[in-house]
Amino acid sequence: MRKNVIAGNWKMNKTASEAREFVEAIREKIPANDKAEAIICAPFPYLPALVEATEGTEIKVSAQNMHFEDSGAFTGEVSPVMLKDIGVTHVVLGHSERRELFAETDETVNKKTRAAHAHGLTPIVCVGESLEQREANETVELVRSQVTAALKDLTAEEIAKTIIAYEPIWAIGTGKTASSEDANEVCREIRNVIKELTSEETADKVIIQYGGSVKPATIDELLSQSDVDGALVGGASLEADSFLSLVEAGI
Ligand code: G2H
Repeated sequence: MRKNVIAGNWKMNKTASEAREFVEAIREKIPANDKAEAIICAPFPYLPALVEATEGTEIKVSAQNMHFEDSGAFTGEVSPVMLKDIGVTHVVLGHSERRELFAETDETVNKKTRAAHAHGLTPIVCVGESLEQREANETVELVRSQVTAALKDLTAEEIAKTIIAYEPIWAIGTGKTASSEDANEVCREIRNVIKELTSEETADKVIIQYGGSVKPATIDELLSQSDVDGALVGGASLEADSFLSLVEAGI
């Protein structure tokens, strides 16, 4: 049985004290359980404090990006070695905002995904189509190619440990959500690609999240879908109560 993985992607939001208050508000409220996992994807400056504040809790801490090299002359970049060193467990890779605004490509997403596994970090790899691509009926083809590119040269074991987040770009921060059935159809297609790349056994292990304007009001229906194993949530993860209710929905 796959877990429901609920990841709150804060994006470029919150001050250090707001980040601390958020963790204070939720840290005792997520019980140990084998159904859901809670992850906070925070800006780099807050990661060490969040790792410390969540120690001994059920909450994991994720970065929102990283470089693929271990170290060197890459001014302004953060490496997988550094993330691992401070106790971060996950890293979001290839979010559409990074693909659109920071020239992230399928190739860099693949290099970062491989680097994450090489350092024992769990990558949350984002894929998804634009509105134009959806209207041109290119969703399945695009998502299949993004997944295939991201997982290139990974072992089946690494693929099994990779989280894929399906985030249709037109649904991000817009209040528009894909219907649960539409989300499930694309998530199922992602599982099919993984099966073709590896095996049914491996594909059955992969956590596939949906992302794009997920809210407490829409999470139950999403999680009831056969191939949706959680959510990557932006706006609705910024308030502690809202994030908690999303996690509780997964338990
Ligand atoms: C999609 C999502 C989080 P939001 O980017 O990754 O954001 O829930 O605000 O649409």
